[in-house]
Amino acid sequence: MESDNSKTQNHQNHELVPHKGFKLISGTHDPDDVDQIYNLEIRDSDVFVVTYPKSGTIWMQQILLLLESKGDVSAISQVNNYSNGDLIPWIELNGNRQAFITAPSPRLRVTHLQYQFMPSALSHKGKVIYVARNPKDVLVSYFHFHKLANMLETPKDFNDFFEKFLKGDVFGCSWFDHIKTFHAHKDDMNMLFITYEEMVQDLQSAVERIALFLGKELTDEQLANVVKYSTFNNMRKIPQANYEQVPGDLLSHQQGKFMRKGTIGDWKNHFTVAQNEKFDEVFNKEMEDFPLSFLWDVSDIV
Ligand code: PPS
Repeated sequence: MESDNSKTQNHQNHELVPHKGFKLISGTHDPDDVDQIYNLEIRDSDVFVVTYPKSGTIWMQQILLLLESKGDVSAISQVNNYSNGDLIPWIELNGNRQAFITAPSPRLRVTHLQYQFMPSALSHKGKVIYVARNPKDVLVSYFHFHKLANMLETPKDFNDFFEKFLKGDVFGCSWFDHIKTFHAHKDDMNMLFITYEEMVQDLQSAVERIALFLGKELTDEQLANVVKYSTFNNMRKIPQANYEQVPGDLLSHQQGKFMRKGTIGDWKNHFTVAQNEKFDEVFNKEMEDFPLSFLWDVSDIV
């Protein structure tokens, strides 16, 4: 088993670098390249999945690919043309912007970038799916991910990470700014705004909504297969979907699983009463005028 030390050594090549109000990861993102994303030409068939980290990006990747293949799960195992092991490429990763320009349609991409970096042409072409997740569970998922992701610093302890997250001192910056800005601009793009919690609550309905938004016509049987192969338990068994195949220099797999719990309310196993009160105070202030509410516990599902 590799020691924590090896993760520290791998991490030494990466650090958060401020860039135009956001933070990029050195060695992973190139600021000039990221700036050029804004000018990309967009096709009607392009789809961008936008998320704050740990909000269900990989889950949405799986659903989109299954919708493309009409529920044929063998199509997932054939996706192995990305050296970093992603099913759908991140537009902001080094080299991926250039590849996007000549890629065949449909060009499906994911991103954690803030609104100001998005291709401006998305205002009249292409589609955007924004996946939001309650930020307490995002924080917990992100804390655990920092322990296995070599491009991110291993947290000193949970409280240290808690404070960094609230300050936006992580890749993705402030969760509050990310969601508020995209939501404020949702009518400036052809955007589907969907939550992780809705997907947990009723995956079938969520998949139907996504299919309708993308104009995908599938038979009931095909749709049932999309749902079947995008459940947490089934995705966990598919090596291409569960991130097991992401190379060891990016993820220290012995430190934990990418597909960790996949539920709502795990924050209750991590937050102290004092941390919860502090979080609620910041949340209530930041989200005062936000029109949507969140599900905070799996038992809140009706
Ligand atoms: S990343 O690194 O930002 O791309 O991570 P992201 O994919 O956005 O989020 C990872 C969390 O999503 C959970 N996940 C799922 N939950 C429920 N059902 C399915 N099918 C599913 N697929 C992925 C994954 O387990 C991470 O959440 P946690 O809470 O850590 O388990």
